[in-house]
Amino acid sequence: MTALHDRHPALAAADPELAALIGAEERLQADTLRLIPSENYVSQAVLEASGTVLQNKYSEGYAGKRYYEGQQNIDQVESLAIDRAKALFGVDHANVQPYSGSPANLAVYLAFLQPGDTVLGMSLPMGGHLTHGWGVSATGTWFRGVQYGVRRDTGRIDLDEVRDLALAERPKLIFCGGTAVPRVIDFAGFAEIAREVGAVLVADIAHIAGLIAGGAHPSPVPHADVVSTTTHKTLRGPRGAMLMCRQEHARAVDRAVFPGLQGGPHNQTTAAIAVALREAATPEFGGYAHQVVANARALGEQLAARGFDLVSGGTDNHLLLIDLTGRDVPGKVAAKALDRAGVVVNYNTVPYDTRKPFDPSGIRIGTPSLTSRGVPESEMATVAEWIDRVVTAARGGDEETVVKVRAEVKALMDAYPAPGLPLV
Ligand code: DSN
Repeated sequence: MTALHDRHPALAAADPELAALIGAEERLQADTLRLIPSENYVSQAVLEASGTVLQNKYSEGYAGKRYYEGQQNIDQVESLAIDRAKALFGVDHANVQPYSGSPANLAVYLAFLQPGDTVLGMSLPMGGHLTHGWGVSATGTWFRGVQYGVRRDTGRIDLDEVRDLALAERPKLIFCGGTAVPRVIDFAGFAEIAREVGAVLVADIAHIAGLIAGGAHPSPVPHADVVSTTTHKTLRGPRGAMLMCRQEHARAVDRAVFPGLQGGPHNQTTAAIAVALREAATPEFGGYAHQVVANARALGEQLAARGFDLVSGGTDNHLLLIDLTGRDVPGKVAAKALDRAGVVVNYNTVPYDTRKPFDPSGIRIGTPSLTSRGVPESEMATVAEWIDRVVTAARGGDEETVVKVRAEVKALMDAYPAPGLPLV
């Protein structure tokens, strides 16, 4: 990589302490195998768009209806992002202002529910998200959260169970999607249940938005009433979010985001979202999305061949959830050893986990970042071997193996430079 003072000379001169930390993070992201499924590498173009003078502008309101003057360019930036989102996902309406996924989901509650109303969502330890009505979240304290999970025998959602729960509890809102769901979401099936009970269906596609855009996962459009997504996971944009919906819900969704929940939009993020959406509309991005899935499948097969217990038996998308109970290593111990080896994952609950969320039985891994570096399926045997060696080493406190793997990881990463991290 070029030195940080060459890439960011003003920052390096003005604040060497902070510049050193950013330089160290660039080095870390370049040298490690990043397997957290909700992370990615944005392109240099997205990176540049998110660090511009758009930062300096307040724009409360929407294009053509702002509370501040001087919006000649900002209105066009936001309209461009909206038009690209609508075209890419085939939706009537898009709001690109939510600051991130949790505020986006909270805006959906504000748009459709009153405090105390019932929401049906997937439980967090089964693979859902905090904002789908989980108890410690505002969505589970200000609203009545009812939760579905996966079947113990298959590790998959059972729509008959979801339907029974919906008929018994009569939710006003149903969430589908999650953060640790390795299988295809049956959006049409969820829509049928929502219709039956008169609920609004929200598809939270944060994890799989890029796969949907690239044609590697079925779309929730036209099944869901509202589609919520972050923009920084498989979609490979900046940290932000979008809400998309049918025209009939456009006003309610817009009013909930602003003035209901937020102030001025982060225009620099809006611009970077627009760039990412343009990138996601290209044939190259379709190839990327399919390769993410092919890599995850290959990695799953290699891990299964090494005796790893994969929740649901494998994957249809970008992520794998591994239950380490049979390996006799807690998820956190394995995740920390892998981190020392330069393989970055997160510890995660597995369905019906007997351990606590802060010290669970599993790890969650995914292929969006390594695929952005161009690492092919043929390398997945090596990745699985590293995970196997380090998990085994973690059990026995074998730090020598951890150090050896770190050097091997660095060598492979050097062969596949990451976007946004220019080489010398
Ligand atoms: N934190 C995200 C994830 O890692 O899946 C969800 O919000």
